[in-house]
Amino acid sequence: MAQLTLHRAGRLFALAAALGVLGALAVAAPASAHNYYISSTPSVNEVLTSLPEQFIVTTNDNLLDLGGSGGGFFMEVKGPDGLYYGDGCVTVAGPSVTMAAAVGPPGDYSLAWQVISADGHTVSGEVPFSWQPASDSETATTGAVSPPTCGKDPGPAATDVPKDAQDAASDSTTDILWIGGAIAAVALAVVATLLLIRPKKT
Ligand SMILES: [Cu+2]
Repeated sequence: MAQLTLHRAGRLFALAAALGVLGALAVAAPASAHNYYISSTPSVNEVLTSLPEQFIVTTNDNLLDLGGSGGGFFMEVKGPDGLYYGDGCVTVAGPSVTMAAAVGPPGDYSLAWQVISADGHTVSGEVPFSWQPASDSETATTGAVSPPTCGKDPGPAATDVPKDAQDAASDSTTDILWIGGAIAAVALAVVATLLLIRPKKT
């Protein structure tokens, strides 16, 4: 009898441990699944001679557009004159972000982008490209001194804190959440296992 109890206790412990590990993995695994850049319009180092309708950045997986507001997403087109082009209004569609294409004078441009990964992390990058229109009359628009924010007032917080610092802060916050979630999952799994097994002892 004592032997049986000991045996059962051992199995219980093993089961609880296994469930705990599974729970931790289920929570922790998405944290390593950052979306990554697949392709873009323009592509890296492309020489554009005519303007596409939209600038597009496509990642490997669906993006996380919480509430459909596009919060945390941006696309910034910086021209050879140091000015920003485009209205800053991004559309999130599956794995892609798009913004209506706009440029100024011919020259070297950079398309900076930021998206929220499927796992909630911020992912960003930059696509250098060149604008060499066939005819110089068409499509040139007026640049802005700071990146347009789709009609929204950027406010002091957005401009005072360097972008890198914001990224670092949001990254560590989500990491803490994931770790907390993993610990909670282990605790829940152990408690659930013990509760489930107890009636069998009667
Ligand atoms: Cu991630």
